[in-house]
Amino acid sequence: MKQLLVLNGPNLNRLGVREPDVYGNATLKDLEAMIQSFAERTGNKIECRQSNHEGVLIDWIHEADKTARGIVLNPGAFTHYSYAIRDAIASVSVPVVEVHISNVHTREPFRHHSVISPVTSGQIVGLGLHGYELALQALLEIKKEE
Ligand code: CA2
Repeated sequence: MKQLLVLNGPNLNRLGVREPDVYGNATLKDLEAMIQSFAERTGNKIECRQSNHEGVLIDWIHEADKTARGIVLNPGAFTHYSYAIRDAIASVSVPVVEVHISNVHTREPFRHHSVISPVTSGQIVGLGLHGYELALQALLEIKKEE
């Protein structure tokens, strides 16, 4: 069975280091441990990766088309302007669920718009780290329905 992939974009390696009022106290390591615990509970193989580089994220999305059954993607600030990541998602058939830890709609106006969401299966916003589990669960359901 193909694995699920969790991709975190720029600055998400800073989780738990700064801005705990916005993103909470948990670190990226804590998030990845939570995801591995979900993987064990549900009997799935899940790989987590993080990059601060747009091209690296694009390469991983392309690669996942062959190797993954679904992607959970938090594109970080690329959400709001990266047509290149949007085009990469549009070029693959693997389903992608977009996640944002914070409620982007209650924050600065530039965070209200996602150029990514039109090419994703869905978007989860503002539910903290729990949003990643919800997105993984959704991907498992999408596959069941197909
Ligand atoms: O809410 C989210 O998950 C975001 O995708 C996080 C991005 C932000 O640019 C998006 O608008 C919403 C930022 C990544 C995390 O940045 C941090 C900065 C300082 C400390 C911790 C994280």
